Amino acid sequence: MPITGLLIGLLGLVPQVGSTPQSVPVQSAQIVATFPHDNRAFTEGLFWQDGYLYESTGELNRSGIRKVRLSDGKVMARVAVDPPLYGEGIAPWNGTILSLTWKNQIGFRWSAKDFKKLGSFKYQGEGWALAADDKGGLIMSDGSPVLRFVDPATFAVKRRLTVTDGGRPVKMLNELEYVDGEILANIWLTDLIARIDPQDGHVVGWIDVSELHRQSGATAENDVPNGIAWDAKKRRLFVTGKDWPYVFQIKAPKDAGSSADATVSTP
Ligand SMILES: [Ca+2]
Repeated sequence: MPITGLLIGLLGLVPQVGSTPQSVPVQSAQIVATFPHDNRAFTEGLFWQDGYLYESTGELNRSGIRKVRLSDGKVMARVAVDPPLYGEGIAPWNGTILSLTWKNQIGFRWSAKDFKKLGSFKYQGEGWALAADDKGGLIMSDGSPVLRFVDPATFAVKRRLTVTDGGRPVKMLNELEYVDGEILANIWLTDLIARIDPQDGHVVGWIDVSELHRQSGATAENDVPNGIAWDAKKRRLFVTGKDWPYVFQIKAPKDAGSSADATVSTP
């Protein structure tokens, strides 16, 4: 069930018409293609590398990392993240995959080639999502409005960025992807993806993926959008959700710019 409108109102995620001094475009996601996805994959992280999707899944006893063939959803390789650990975000770095856990405050390094565990690291607070930026660093979310920029080698926090829309902090930042100089972030429990300026943290626009949610047929409260991956070479943006049967390819925001179908602005 599309919940965007309800949640926009309840959470105040998007400024009401007339309440913001700036125009914030809201684009409806434009579907380019649809691919199969394991509807028992409770997606917590997603990225694209060298012709494959890499996906992290959550839930106790269902947590793990997998390499997935896009065309048919076939799992080419996988590794479990066993209880009491709860798998969360993943990101690629230097031939490895770094992965977070939700409340366990421990992350892991895996060989991207064979999923062998290479090591672990600690961090403060919760771990939600992880993404690589364009400067060799990683960006981490924890459900708060604050993103942490971390050094992939040490996992030391280099910078913190508060995400705001119309001057107000945006809560529940979840799955991340760095696309065309912007940070994209799913807002947990909504059908919205924020487009975030990585310098000052303000939201430059929103992508409404409620049509994807509808087509997924997902009706459970937690089966929300939560996977964003970017194939930079072919400019393919992939979006899926927790236990959704599909991965959708949608137009990148800057490729769909002229077709923004709504604008939240002052009259
Ligand atoms: Ca991602």
